[in-house]
Amino acid sequence: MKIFVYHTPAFVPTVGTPDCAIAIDVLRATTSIATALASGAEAIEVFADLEALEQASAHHPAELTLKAAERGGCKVSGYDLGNSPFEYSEEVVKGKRIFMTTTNGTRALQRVKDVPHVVAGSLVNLQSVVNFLLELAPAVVWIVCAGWEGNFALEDTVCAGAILAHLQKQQNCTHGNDEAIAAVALYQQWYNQLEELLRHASHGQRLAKLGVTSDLSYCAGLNSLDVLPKQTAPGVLTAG
Ligand code: 3SL
Repeated sequence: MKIFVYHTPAFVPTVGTPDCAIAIDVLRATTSIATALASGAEAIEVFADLEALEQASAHHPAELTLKAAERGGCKVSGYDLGNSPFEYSEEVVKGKRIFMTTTNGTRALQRVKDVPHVVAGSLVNLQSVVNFLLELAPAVVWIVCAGWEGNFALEDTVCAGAILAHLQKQQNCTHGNDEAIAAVALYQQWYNQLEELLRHASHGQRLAKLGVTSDLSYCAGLNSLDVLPKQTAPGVLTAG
């Protein structure tokens, strides 16, 4: 298994396709997606923009639909949900299809939607992602970090490093690029202080200013969920 890490969707190659892609947005889109599916949501359908979300959701039965939109860390006015994992409780999401757009995370998922196998990774479901890769044993994997508005994000890269470090313990896997080596080094430096790392990260500080510090603790909770958000149609994720 050869693993490439990309710090933002903009670094993803425009030619060639891997066998599998892992999209990561620890703060907070892929954490919220994992939470929603663990809480019994029927599916999450991801969109890069509000217009596409509105068009697609209009064709789904209203009683089974929730619309989630976040920009700049805040819920977009008029939408059912924002992007805090605490909003995605069983009482709210069970049986519902969630049409979701976020600043960076859903764009990362959109970027890889044509890859044969796509899953959403985060710290909360790390082991599920590792188990999936061990079972599938794809030859080439792209780990696509969401970053923040085109920039590197510590929390996404540490999660990429955690996936690689856990795989290396159990399977012969190789680094596809220097970013993969750096991601493992970052994880090795911080593996027992993940919440602290999230608090250091620029997006962690942005969220703290918005008063959602409990989200940081939740998003740092390694393996708190046993769920694998897996793409079953382009842009549609269900619990695997
Ligand atoms: O960038 C994103 O997709 C979001 O996860 C950002 S936030 O954590 O909701 O602010």
